[in-house]
Amino acid sequence: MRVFIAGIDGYLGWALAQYLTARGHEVAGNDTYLRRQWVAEMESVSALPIFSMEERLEAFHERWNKALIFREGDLLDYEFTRGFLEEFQPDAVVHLAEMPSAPYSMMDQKHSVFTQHNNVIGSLNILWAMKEVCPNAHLVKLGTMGEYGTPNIDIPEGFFEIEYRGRKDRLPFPRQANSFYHWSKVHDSGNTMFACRIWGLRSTDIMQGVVFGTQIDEMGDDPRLRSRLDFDQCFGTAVNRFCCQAVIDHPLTIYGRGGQTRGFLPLRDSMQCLTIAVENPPEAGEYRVFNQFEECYTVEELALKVQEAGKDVGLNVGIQYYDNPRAERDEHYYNPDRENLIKLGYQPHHDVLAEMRIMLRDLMGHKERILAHQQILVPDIRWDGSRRKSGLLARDVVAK
Ligand code: USQ
Repeated sequence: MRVFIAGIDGYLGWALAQYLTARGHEVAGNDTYLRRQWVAEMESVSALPIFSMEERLEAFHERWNKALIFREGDLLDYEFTRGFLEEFQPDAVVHLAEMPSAPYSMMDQKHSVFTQHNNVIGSLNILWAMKEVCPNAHLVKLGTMGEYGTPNIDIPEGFFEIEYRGRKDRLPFPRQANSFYHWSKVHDSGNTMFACRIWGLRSTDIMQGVVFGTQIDEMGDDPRLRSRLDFDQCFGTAVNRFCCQAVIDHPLTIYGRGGQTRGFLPLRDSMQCLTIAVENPPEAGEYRVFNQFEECYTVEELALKVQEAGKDVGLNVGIQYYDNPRAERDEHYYNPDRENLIKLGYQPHHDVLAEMRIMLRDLMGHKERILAHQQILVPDIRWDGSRRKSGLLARDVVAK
């Protein structure tokens, strides 16, 4: 299949380009390198060194013996987006080109407006471009499990049957996102569902959990083929941050009591799921939702797992509980479905500890990069828009 990846220079995009190519798909993609700039804005770097796009493309060509069709450009530039899709004529468009950080979107007015403008308008441009130049292509849109929030009932895959005042319907499950970033994804979902209904586009909206991992097998040993791995408070996600903290002997930063439960999945499972979605398109006019995660854990459970994995590779990992900079529940019910991908053949890897050991070993070789930026490990972006260093909770525990 011909697959277009929007945001091909990012954590998921660069890995997906290789995963799809290894399976015989033709890949093209765009990027405007914003992720590199945002992480620099956070005064951080990727823990794993990443190379320029020129070097990446060269390595890609050497490994796969074919060129990756890449163009630098922004989805907000409609002529660029429409023109690239018209020329490439994709069977599927995987949209990974959004600003992905909840804290970044909560920093201040400027950052929240930027987030919603970038994400919602970029996605809208993709919808219009697909309608105009490739209406039969399948849009695989990266959403987030965070759209649903943490309701006190089970979470279905996008829709649920409801009876209200004696009448029944199948309706979108209520969204209760917890950051302006997560709300941008809710707005995208509404626009995508609407475009499928009125224009007959087809789309899979992926409600993805928190991804972690430093590699997929397809990357081999060539460092130029590795994806980035962030650890700052905005672009580093929980497990990735914990593993980076573990290798420099910084206590793992649990926010609040650590009872926040989320769906998590290794990078290799994220690749498997996105590929399953690409290879199994819905009917024209269909808008379907997949919940995409491997298993649910509390943040504290994950920290304890990193501690255990650390022990296996000779690290003595501490844990510390911080005053939660986010406004979120840290004890709640959480039980989302994830049947749709399983029905299509998704096989979760399950061995989270093994994945963490791989991560720790990969990161131990780049300790100096993390050490040089360790001042950004403790969060200071708070949900009330004020930015100050987070205080430690009274019950701080250093569990060595
Ligand atoms: N957390 C800590 N300590 C840390 C970092 C995070 O306790 O050092 C906690 C957070 O308070 C939160 C949970 O871990 O309760 C997850 O935080 P995260 O930063 O790993 O993930 P989140 O902000 O939810 O966002 C990430 C990605 C986003 C994606 C989302 C999927 O950045 O793009 O949409 O995961 S989900 O979480 O299912 O909404």
